Amino acid sequence: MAKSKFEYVKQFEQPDSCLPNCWLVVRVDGKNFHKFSDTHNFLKPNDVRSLNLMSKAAEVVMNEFKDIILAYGQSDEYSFVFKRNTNTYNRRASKLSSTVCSLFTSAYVFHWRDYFIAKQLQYPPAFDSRTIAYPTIRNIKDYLCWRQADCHINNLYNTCFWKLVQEANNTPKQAQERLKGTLSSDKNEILYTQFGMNYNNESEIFRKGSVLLRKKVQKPKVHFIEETVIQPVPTANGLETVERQYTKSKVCIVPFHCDIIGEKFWRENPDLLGTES
Ligand SMILES: Nc1nc2c(ncn2[C@@H]2O[C@H](COP(=O)(O)OP(=O)(O)OP(=O)(O)O)[C@@H](O)[C@H]2O)c(=O)[nH]1
Ligand SMILES: [Mg+2]
Repeated sequence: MAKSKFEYVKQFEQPDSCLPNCWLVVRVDGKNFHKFSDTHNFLKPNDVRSLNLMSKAAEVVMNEFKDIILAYGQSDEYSFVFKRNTNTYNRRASKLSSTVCSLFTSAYVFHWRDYFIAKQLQYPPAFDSRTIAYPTIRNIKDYLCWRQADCHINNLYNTCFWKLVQEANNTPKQAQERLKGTLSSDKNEILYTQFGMNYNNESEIFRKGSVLLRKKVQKPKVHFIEETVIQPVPTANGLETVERQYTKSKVCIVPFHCDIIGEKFWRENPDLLGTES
Protein backbone atom coordinates (compact mmCIF):
# COMPACT_ATOMS: atom_id res chain seq x y z
CA MET A 1 0.00 0.00 0.00
CA ALA A 2 1.34 3.44 -0.90
CA LYS A 3 2.41 5.47 2.09
CA SER A 4 1.21 9.00 2.54
CA LYS A 5 3.66 11.76 3.37
CA PHE A 6 2.06 11.90 6.80
CA GLU A 7 3.03 8.36 7.68
CA TYR A 8 6.22 9.47 9.47
CA VAL A 9 4.18 10.62 12.48
CA LYS A 10 3.79 6.99 13.49
CA GLN A 11 7.44 7.05 14.62
CA PHE A 12 6.40 9.26 17.50
CA GLU A 13 4.56 6.34 19.11
CA GLN A 14 6.65 4.88 21.89
CA PRO A 15 7.04 1.10 22.17
CA ASP A 16 5.64 -0.08 25.49
CA SER A 17 5.96 -3.86 25.47
CA CYS A 18 6.28 -5.31 28.95
CA LEU A 19 9.36 -7.35 29.86
CA PRO A 20 9.18 -10.97 28.76
CA ASN A 21 8.87 -13.79 31.27
CA CYS A 22 6.95 -11.71 33.83
CA TRP A 23 3.41 -12.01 35.10
CA LEU A 24 1.44 -9.00 33.91
CA VAL A 25 -1.08 -7.39 36.21
CA VAL A 26 -3.71 -4.98 34.99
CA ARG A 27 -5.39 -3.20 37.89
CA VAL A 28 -8.53 -1.14 37.35
CA ASP A 29 -9.73 1.29 40.03
CA GLY A 30 -12.95 3.32 40.24
CA LYS A 31 -12.48 7.04 39.60
CA ASN A 32 -13.70 9.07 42.56
CA PHE A 33 -15.84 6.23 43.90
CA HIS A 34 -16.11 8.11 47.15
CA LYS A 35 -18.54 10.38 45.33
CA PHE A 36 -19.99 7.63 43.10
CA SER A 37 -20.84 5.45 46.12
CA ASP A 38 -22.46 8.40 47.94
CA THR A 39 -24.50 9.46 44.92
CA HIS A 40 -25.80 5.90 44.49
CA ASN A 41 -26.39 5.37 48.22
CA PHE A 42 -24.07 2.41 48.61
CA LEU A 43 -24.46 0.82 52.04
CA LYS A 44 -21.64 1.71 54.44
CA PRO A 45 -19.04 0.40 54.95
CA ASN A 46 -19.77 -2.36 52.42
CA ASP A 47 -22.41 -2.81 49.79
CA VAL A 48 -22.54 -6.40 48.61
CA ARG A 49 -24.37 -5.35 45.43
CA SER A 50 -21.45 -3.20 44.39
CA LEU A 51 -18.89 -5.92 45.20
CA ASN A 52 -20.86 -8.50 43.22
CA LEU A 53 -21.29 -6.12 40.28
CA MET A 54 -17.50 -5.55 40.28
CA SER A 55 -17.02 -9.35 40.19
CA LYS A 56 -19.51 -9.68 37.34
CA ALA A 57 -17.58 -7.10 35.31
CA ALA A 58 -14.34 -8.96 36.14
CA GLU A 59 -15.90 -12.23 34.96
CA VAL A 60 -16.74 -10.60 31.62
CA VAL A 61 -13.09 -9.54 31.30
CA MET A 62 -11.85 -13.05 32.13
CA ASN A 63 -14.20 -14.57 29.59
CA GLU A 64 -12.70 -12.32 26.94
CA PHE A 65 -9.03 -12.71 27.89
CA LYS A 66 -8.29 -16.40 28.34
CA ASP A 67 -4.70 -15.71 29.42
CA ILE A 68 -5.93 -14.23 32.70
CA ILE A 69 -5.26 -16.90 35.30
CA LEU A 70 -6.67 -15.14 38.34
CA ALA A 71 -8.40 -11.93 39.32
CA TYR A 72 -8.57 -10.32 42.75
CA GLY A 73 -11.01 -7.58 43.70
CA GLN A 74 -11.93 -5.47 46.71
CA SER A 75 -13.68 -2.12 47.19
CA ASP A 76 -13.61 -0.29 43.82
CA GLU A 77 -10.63 -2.14 42.33
CA TYR A 78 -9.87 -5.37 40.45
CA SER A 79 -6.48 -6.85 39.54
CA PHE A 80 -6.13 -9.22 36.59
CA VAL A 81 -3.09 -11.52 36.47
CA PHE A 82 -2.05 -12.60 32.96
CA LYS A 83 0.01 -15.76 32.64
CA ARG A 84 3.75 -15.30 32.49
CA ASN A 85 4.21 -16.06 28.80
CA THR A 86 1.09 -14.29 27.53
CA ASN A 87 1.39 -12.76 24.12
CA THR A 88 -1.85 -10.83 24.30
CA TYR A 89 -1.41 -7.60 22.29
CA ASN A 90 2.30 -8.44 22.08
CA ARG A 91 2.42 -7.59 25.80
CA ARG A 92 1.84 -3.89 25.04
CA ALA A 93 1.04 -2.16 28.32
CA SER A 94 -1.24 0.53 26.90
CA LYS A 95 -3.26 -1.92 24.78
CA LEU A 96 -3.71 -4.28 27.75
CA SER A 97 -4.63 -1.52 30.19
CA SER A 98 -6.99 0.31 27.92
CA THR A 99 -8.87 -2.72 26.59
CA VAL A 100 -9.26 -4.40 29.98
CA CYS A 101 -10.37 -1.11 31.52
CA SER A 102 -12.80 -0.29 28.76
CA LEU A 103 -14.40 -3.75 28.79
CA PHE A 104 -14.58 -3.72 32.59
CA THR A 105 -16.30 -0.32 32.58
CA SER A 106 -18.81 -1.18 29.88
CA ALA A 107 -19.63 -4.49 31.61
CA TYR A 108 -20.11 -2.60 34.91
CA VAL A 109 -22.64 -0.31 33.25
CA PHE A 110 -24.20 -3.11 31.17
CA HIS A 111 -24.93 -5.24 34.27
CA TRP A 112 -25.69 -2.36 36.65
CA ARG A 113 -29.45 -2.96 36.78
CA ASP A 114 -29.06 -6.68 37.52
CA TYR A 115 -27.49 -5.70 40.84
CA PHE A 116 -28.99 -2.28 41.63
CA ILE A 117 -32.47 -3.28 40.58
CA ALA A 118 -34.50 -0.18 41.42
CA LYS A 119 -31.66 2.33 41.27
CA GLN A 120 -30.89 4.24 38.10
CA LEU A 121 -27.32 5.11 37.25
CA GLN A 122 -26.99 8.84 37.90
CA TYR A 123 -23.95 9.37 35.70
CA PRO A 124 -21.42 7.23 33.79
CA PRO A 125 -18.73 5.78 36.08
CA ALA A 126 -15.08 5.68 35.03
CA PHE A 127 -12.14 3.48 36.01
CA ASP A 128 -8.43 4.09 35.65
CA SER A 129 -5.96 1.29 34.96
CA ARG A 130 -2.28 0.43 34.83
CA THR A 131 -0.16 -2.54 33.76
CA ILE A 132 2.67 -3.83 35.93
CA ALA A 133 5.16 -6.66 35.24
CA TYR A 134 6.29 -8.95 38.08
CA PRO A 135 9.32 -11.14 37.41
CA THR A 136 9.30 -13.67 40.26
CA ILE A 137 6.74 -15.88 41.95
CA ARG A 138 7.52 -14.10 45.23
CA ASN A 139 6.83 -10.72 43.60
CA ILE A 140 3.48 -11.71 42.13
CA LYS A 141 2.38 -13.41 45.36
CA ASP A 142 3.47 -10.34 47.34
CA TYR A 143 1.51 -8.11 44.96
CA LEU A 144 -1.65 -10.08 45.73
CA CYS A 145 -0.82 -10.12 49.47
CA TRP A 146 -0.47 -6.34 49.32
CA ARG A 147 -3.93 -5.88 47.83
CA GLN A 148 -5.53 -8.30 50.32
CA ALA A 149 -3.74 -6.66 53.26
CA ASP A 150 -5.07 -3.32 51.98
CA CYS A 151 -8.58 -4.81 51.94
CA HIS A 152 -8.18 -5.99 55.54
CA ILE A 153 -6.74 -2.71 56.87
CA ASN A 154 -9.37 -0.54 55.17
CA ASN A 155 -12.26 -2.80 56.04
CA LEU A 156 -11.38 -3.04 59.72
CA TYR A 157 -11.00 0.74 59.87
CA ASN A 158 -14.24 1.40 57.96
CA THR A 159 -16.21 -1.14 60.01
CA CYS A 160 -15.10 0.60 63.23
CA PHE A 161 -15.59 4.07 61.82
CA TRP A 162 -19.17 3.47 60.68
CA LYS A 163 -20.10 1.67 63.93
CA LEU A 164 -18.92 4.75 65.86
CA VAL A 165 -20.91 7.05 63.55
CA GLN A 166 -24.05 4.99 63.04
CA GLU A 167 -24.45 3.33 66.44
CA ALA A 168 -22.57 5.54 68.91
CA ASN A 169 -23.65 8.92 67.51
CA ASN A 170 -20.11 10.13 66.84
CA THR A 171 -19.63 12.75 64.17
CA PRO A 172 -17.28 11.59 61.39
CA LYS A 173 -14.63 13.88 62.88
CA GLN A 174 -15.03 12.39 66.36
CA ALA A 175 -14.84 8.84 64.95
CA GLN A 176 -11.70 9.76 63.04
CA GLU A 177 -10.13 11.17 66.23
CA ARG A 178 -11.10 8.07 68.21
CA LEU A 179 -9.37 5.79 65.69
CA LYS A 180 -6.27 7.91 65.20
CA GLY A 181 -3.13 5.92 66.05
CA THR A 182 -5.04 2.72 66.94
CA LEU A 183 -3.65 -0.72 66.08
CA SER A 184 -5.66 -3.57 64.58
CA SER A 185 -5.98 -5.10 68.05
CA ASP A 186 -7.45 -1.83 69.41
CA LYS A 187 -10.04 -1.73 66.65
CA ASN A 188 -10.98 -5.37 67.25
CA GLU A 189 -11.34 -4.52 70.95
CA ILE A 190 -13.57 -1.47 70.26
CA LEU A 191 -15.81 -3.58 68.03
CA TYR A 192 -16.05 -6.34 70.63
CA THR A 193 -16.45 -4.36 73.85
CA GLN A 194 -18.45 -1.38 72.56
CA PHE A 195 -20.57 -3.07 69.89
CA GLY A 196 -20.50 -6.79 70.81
CA MET A 197 -19.13 -7.57 67.38
CA ASN A 198 -16.54 -10.26 66.65
CA TYR A 199 -14.80 -8.94 63.53
CA ASN A 200 -13.81 -12.45 62.51
CA ASN A 201 -17.49 -13.30 62.07
CA GLU A 202 -17.96 -10.56 59.47
CA SER A 203 -18.64 -11.82 55.92
CA GLU A 204 -15.51 -13.10 54.21
CA ILE A 205 -16.34 -11.16 51.05
CA PHE A 206 -15.84 -7.97 53.10
CA ARG A 207 -12.77 -9.12 55.05
CA LYS A 208 -10.93 -10.97 52.29
CA GLY A 209 -12.22 -9.56 48.99
CA SER A 210 -12.92 -11.79 45.97
CA VAL A 211 -10.64 -14.15 44.07
CA LEU A 212 -11.87 -15.34 40.68
CA LEU A 213 -10.43 -18.62 39.41
CA ARG A 214 -11.14 -20.86 36.45
CA LYS A 215 -12.44 -24.17 37.76
CA LYS A 216 -13.79 -27.25 36.08
CA VAL A 217 -17.26 -27.77 37.51
CA GLN A 218 -19.67 -30.64 36.96
CA LYS A 219 -22.98 -29.09 36.05
CA PRO A 220 -26.02 -30.88 37.51
CA LYS A 221 -28.16 -32.61 34.84
CA VAL A 222 -31.11 -30.35 35.40
CA HIS A 223 -29.18 -27.36 34.04
CA PHE A 224 -28.37 -29.25 30.90
CA ILE A 225 -31.78 -30.25 29.64
CA GLU A 226 -30.74 -28.84 26.27
CA GLU A 227 -28.03 -31.48 26.21
CA THR A 228 -30.66 -34.23 25.93
CA VAL A 229 -30.20 -36.08 22.67
CA ILE A 230 -32.35 -38.67 20.93
CA GLN A 231 -30.04 -41.47 19.95
CA PRO A 232 -30.65 -44.65 17.99
CA VAL A 233 -29.21 -47.64 19.87
CA PRO A 234 -29.17 -51.30 18.76
CA THR A 235 -31.48 -53.55 20.82
CA ALA A 236 -32.84 -57.11 20.41
CA ASN A 237 -35.71 -55.61 18.35
CA GLY A 238 -33.46 -53.64 16.04
CA LEU A 239 -32.74 -49.96 16.38
CA GLU A 240 -34.68 -48.10 19.05
CA THR A 241 -34.42 -44.50 19.95
CA VAL A 242 -33.69 -43.59 23.53
CA GLU A 243 -33.31 -40.27 25.28
CA ARG A 244 -29.98 -39.72 26.89
CA GLN A 245 -29.04 -36.85 29.12
CA TYR A 246 -25.45 -35.86 29.43
CA THR A 247 -23.81 -34.09 32.28
CA LYS A 248 -20.97 -31.91 31.13
CA SER A 249 -18.04 -30.61 32.98
CA LYS A 250 -17.36 -27.03 32.08
CA VAL A 251 -14.66 -24.55 32.93
CA CYS A 252 -16.37 -21.73 34.81
CA ILE A 253 -15.15 -18.64 36.56
CA VAL A 254 -15.74 -19.24 40.25
CA PRO A 255 -15.50 -16.66 43.06
CA PHE A 256 -13.74 -17.43 46.36
CA HIS A 257 -13.44 -15.20 49.40
CA CYS A 258 -10.46 -16.86 50.98
CA ASP A 259 -7.09 -15.92 52.40
CA ILE A 260 -4.42 -15.61 49.71
CA ILE A 261 -1.67 -14.32 51.99
CA GLY A 262 -0.86 -17.68 53.60
CA GLU A 263 0.67 -20.55 51.64
CA LYS A 264 -2.47 -22.72 51.97
CA PHE A 265 -4.15 -21.09 48.96
CA TRP A 266 -1.07 -21.69 46.79
CA ARG A 267 -0.73 -25.28 47.99
CA GLU A 268 -4.37 -25.89 47.02
CA ASN A 269 -3.85 -24.26 43.61
CA PRO A 270 -0.36 -25.45 42.67
CA ASP A 271 -0.76 -24.98 38.91
CA LEU A 272 -1.81 -21.34 38.99
CA LEU A 273 1.63 -19.78 38.77
CA GLY A 274 3.63 -22.82 37.70
CA THR A 275 7.27 -22.92 38.73
CA GLU A 276 10.13 -20.42 38.56
CA SER A 277 11.93 -22.28 35.82
N1 LIG B 1 -20.30 3.07 50.95
C1 LIG B 1 -19.47 2.32 50.21
N2 LIG B 1 -18.43 2.94 49.59
C2 LIG B 1 -17.59 2.19 48.86
C3 LIG B 1 -17.76 0.79 48.72
N3 LIG B 1 -16.76 0.33 47.93
C4 LIG B 1 -16.00 1.39 47.61
N4 LIG B 1 -16.49 2.53 48.17
C5 LIG B 1 -15.94 3.90 48.07
O1 LIG B 1 -14.91 3.88 47.12
C6 LIG B 1 -13.72 4.45 47.67
C7 LIG B 1 -12.54 3.74 47.04
O2 LIG B 1 -11.34 4.28 47.47
P1 LIG B 1 -10.30 5.00 46.51
O3 LIG B 1 -10.21 4.27 45.22
O4 LIG B 1 -9.06 5.15 47.31
O5 LIG B 1 -10.93 6.45 46.33
P2 LIG B 1 -11.71 7.11 45.10
O6 LIG B 1 -12.73 8.04 45.70
O7 LIG B 1 -12.23 6.08 44.18
O8 LIG B 1 -10.59 8.02 44.41
P3 LIG B 1 -9.62 7.68 43.15
O9 LIG B 1 -9.52 6.18 43.04
O10 LIG B 1 -8.32 8.31 43.47
O11 LIG B 1 -10.30 8.31 41.96
C8 LIG B 1 -13.86 4.22 49.17
O12 LIG B 1 -13.11 5.15 49.90
C9 LIG B 1 -15.35 4.39 49.39
O13 LIG B 1 -15.67 5.76 49.54
C10 LIG B 1 -18.87 0.16 49.36
O14 LIG B 1 -19.13 -1.05 49.28
N5 LIG B 1 -19.70 0.98 50.10
MG1 LIG C 1 -10.96 4.57 43.34
